[in-house]
Amino acid sequence: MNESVTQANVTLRYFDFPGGRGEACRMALHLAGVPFHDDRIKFDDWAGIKSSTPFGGMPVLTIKGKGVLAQSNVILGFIGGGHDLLPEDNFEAAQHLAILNSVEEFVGRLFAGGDQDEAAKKQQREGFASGYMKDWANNISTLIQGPFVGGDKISVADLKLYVNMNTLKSGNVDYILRDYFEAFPKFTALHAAVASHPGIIEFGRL
Ligand SMILES: N[C@@H](CCC(=O)N[C@@H](CS)C(=O)NCC(=O)O)C(=O)O
Repeated sequence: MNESVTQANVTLRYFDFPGGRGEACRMALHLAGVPFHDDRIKFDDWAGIKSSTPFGGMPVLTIKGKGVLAQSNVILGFIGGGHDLLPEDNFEAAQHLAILNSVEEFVGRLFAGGDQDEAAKKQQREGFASGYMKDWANNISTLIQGPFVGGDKISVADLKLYVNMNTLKSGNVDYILRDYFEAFPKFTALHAAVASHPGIIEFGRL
């Protein structure tokens, strides 16, 4: 995003809540210092908007004169690459992007089968927590240098992990303990580092 960016020509469209796939994009734009129109969509209005998006989902980033970009991880990569929110080295940057993809894979598996009856859902989630989720958290832990993924510098991978940890910490995901990540010191340190980052504190006050 090297061309001049103003609130008038950069729009991020996403649902009106502080989570999900759009929140990390909002945070990234804020940390990047990119003024943007924070276009918050009410759930009731979504049905009339869905078909206008490239892939039938949000977030969607629109840049006047360029076009429309969808897919949350691609948006994060695009913002991060131009604004010091990814390592300069391409290989290292790709390692951060791999974590973004891994979070999507994690979320997909977590919520798969969410419409089952309650007993089946409980069994699936508890099995997920003691199996895939534990392995995932251990794998990601080995990739976090600490406190951030890349050491001392925050990246879009930290934002993606942070927002998803917040979802789980909210206690709103049935049958997954809200303090699940307390057992993973790299996760708790990353969460604390993002939460106390001056740009994130400022973002929280908006
Ligand atoms: N792979 C897409 C998934 C987009 C997506 O499914 N977003 C959700 C919100 S987090 C959505 O728009 N749901 C409404 C719908 O699918 O109709 C991405 O990462 O952006």
